[in-house]
Amino acid sequence: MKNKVALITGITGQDGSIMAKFLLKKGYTVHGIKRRVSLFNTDRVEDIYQDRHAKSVNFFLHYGDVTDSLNCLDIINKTRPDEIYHFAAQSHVAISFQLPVYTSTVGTLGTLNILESIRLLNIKKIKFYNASSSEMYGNSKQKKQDENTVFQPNSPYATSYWITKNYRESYKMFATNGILFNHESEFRGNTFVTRKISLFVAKYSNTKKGILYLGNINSRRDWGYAPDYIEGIWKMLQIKEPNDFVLSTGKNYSVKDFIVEAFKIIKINIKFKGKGLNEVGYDTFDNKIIMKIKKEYFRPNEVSHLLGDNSKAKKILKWKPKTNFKTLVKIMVLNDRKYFSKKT
Ligand code: F7E
Repeated sequence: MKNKVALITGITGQDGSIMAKFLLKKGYTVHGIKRRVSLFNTDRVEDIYQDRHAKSVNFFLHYGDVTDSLNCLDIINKTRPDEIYHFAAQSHVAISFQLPVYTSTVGTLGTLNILESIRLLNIKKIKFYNASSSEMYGNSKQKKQDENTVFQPNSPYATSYWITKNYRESYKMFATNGILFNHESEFRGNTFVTRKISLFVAKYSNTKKGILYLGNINSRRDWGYAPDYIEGIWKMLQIKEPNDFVLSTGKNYSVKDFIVEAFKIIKINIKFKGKGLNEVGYDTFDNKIIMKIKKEYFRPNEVSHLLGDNSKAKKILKWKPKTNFKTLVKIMVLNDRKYFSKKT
């Protein structure tokens, strides 16, 4: 049987890079789209990079941008993929308030450009995955959110869901939305809250210096481990009919819980005192303040609580997360400790 071909947008990001490695292991030929930037941004795929002049290459990078419709059409036409994994996005919610037009353009038009390219090229075999997000639920009144929960997005981020659904219904395309709750890993961008904390804690374990500045530490997230979710995404494209699926752990924790757990790994017991902007975290051993609140890390509109119901994915995809919260925090902190002990 001929190897399957996959095209990944957002290949240089956390999810794109993990997916590329996952698919290469399964024997796929993988094409990735990377944006042209003046500095190298391919760190996360450095270990799988192949010289395109070598023999039997099965990993290719193409310059591109999902906001350029003709570029999307050209790449899809040239690569003729069986599966498209669409991860490209400005995925930082706080930054989406500063870059609302760009965020919406990439999220909405970018998705449309790919779907419209598939339609125009009329490549029937393509199965399309859209990286939708639990951000769409906003501050939902429903305690646990599933595929039927009403969306009420709170930020310019989170808009491509409907376009994907429209194309599925109008043109009978295999187009699937994965509604993923927060998924983290040692490859997470440095400014998402989990990685910001794990990097700080790792550095602090070496230097015993610095203060961790954060925003709303009371918000709760359903945090899972990204590689577990990548397997779930792949499963979404292996079934017969396209559908939408929530991937989540079904448990949520506060940012504060994450901080406590992360410091525990370096044997520091952190406690909190004060309220609001005056709340601080201190080391119970010497009372040293190691965490403070900064107004600038608060968002104009906050989603305070997210908790996903993954029953549908469990039932239809036979998927369930393997990594629990404690293990996730440990993986992240230990990985960053290795990084800092190399540097210092
Ligand atoms: O924030 C609070 C912040 O930026 C988590 C993206 O992958 O998941 C992610 O979006 C929580 C928020 O992720 C800081 O206010 C406190 O309540 O790590 P985050 P996010 O906004 O939940 C969803 C599912 C996506 O789809 C997104 O693409 O932590 N928080 N202090 C902070 N957050 C940040 N970033 N930095 C802080 O200093």
